Amino acid sequence: MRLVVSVFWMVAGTAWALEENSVDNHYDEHFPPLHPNCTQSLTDLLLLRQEVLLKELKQAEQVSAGILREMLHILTDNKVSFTSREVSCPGNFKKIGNTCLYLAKETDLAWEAARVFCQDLGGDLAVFRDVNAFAEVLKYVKSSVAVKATTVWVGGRDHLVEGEWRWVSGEDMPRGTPFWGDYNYVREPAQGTAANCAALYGPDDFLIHDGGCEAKYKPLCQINLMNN
Ligand SMILES: [Ca+2]
Repeated sequence: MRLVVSVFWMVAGTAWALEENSVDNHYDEHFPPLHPNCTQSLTDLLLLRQEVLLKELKQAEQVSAGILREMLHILTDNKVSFTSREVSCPGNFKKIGNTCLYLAKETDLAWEAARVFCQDLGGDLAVFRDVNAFAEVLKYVKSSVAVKATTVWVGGRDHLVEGEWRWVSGEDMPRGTPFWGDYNYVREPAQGTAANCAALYGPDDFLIHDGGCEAKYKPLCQINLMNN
């Protein structure tokens, strides 16, 4: 009996050894050991991938830079065309500073009618917010009319609250020198509720005087180029 058991174990051991040897052979066949050059190949692959990514990134940057250049050209071209655009005033209006002015020398109207007259031409009665603009207006008016007796309506009045003079644009009118003149040695405006409309008074070298709004004077119309 012992002999039979020993023989059995010998046969089983031999069979197991043969089987183990067979498994090792299959493993080596399907999973050969890494070649020494494999590590180098993997490094080369990673470097190649990095190189490709960098190349793609560089191409993307070049595209972005190209787009920015195009945008810059467009903006520059628009700026040039805008600044070089010829600004002209319509009809009888003359370009004075940043505005177009037109003194209707042949027309005498009450203040409200004079304002409508200017609005029908696409503008309004003239306003001037500072000394330089006032000087330009005076220069234009004096060059347009030879008669010192001429009086000209501009776009200011104090019809809502006596003494609170406002432009038709809603802003406060300037007061005092050099804008307002004198009448009988009294500084304008001085006529109270009887005079609620502003005029350039010819006999006082076209400085501003308050006048009765129903008086008929010549409209000084204005189109503001900054709003057009
Ligand atoms: Ca008044």
